[in-house]
Amino acid sequence: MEISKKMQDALNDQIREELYSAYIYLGMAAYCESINLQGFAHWMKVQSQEELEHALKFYEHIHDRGGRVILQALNQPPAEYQGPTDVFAKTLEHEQYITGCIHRLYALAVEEKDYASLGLLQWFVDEQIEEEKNATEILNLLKMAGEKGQALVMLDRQLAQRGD
Ligand code: OFO
Repeated sequence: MEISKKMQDALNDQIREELYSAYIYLGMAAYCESINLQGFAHWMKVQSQEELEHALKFYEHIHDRGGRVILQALNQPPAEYQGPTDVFAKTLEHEQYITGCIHRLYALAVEEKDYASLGLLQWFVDEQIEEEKNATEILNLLKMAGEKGQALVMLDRQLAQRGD
């Protein structure tokens, strides 16, 4: 079934959200580099790459369904944060916002009886559980460890291990 105009527009909006997510996280990586947290920066670069893959999943889906991808303008992401805890608090906040976007798309697909999009969106519903969990775990570790000393160095080394 060819994708409806309504669904196509909504998924094009979501491509912008995913690309903006990639942009935010790359900005966070650059901030982490600026305060010498290379492990945190690495984690954010991998996260940014994942967001590009998310955008591409929607891109492929629109084209596979006979639709048209129209890319939109991206806002400038923040450059400054108040330390690594702030970075992960903002990451969690952003992922919660994205979860809301995905749930609204899911509801739209149900309304439109677009069962082909539902399969894709179910993958994103599950992915958002993971995204929020990852950000929450690291945020909690940061709250426990504080932002100084050995604990932060250890966490930086741990985040440096994130695979691509
Ligand atoms: Fe972070 O999951 Fe996509 O945006």
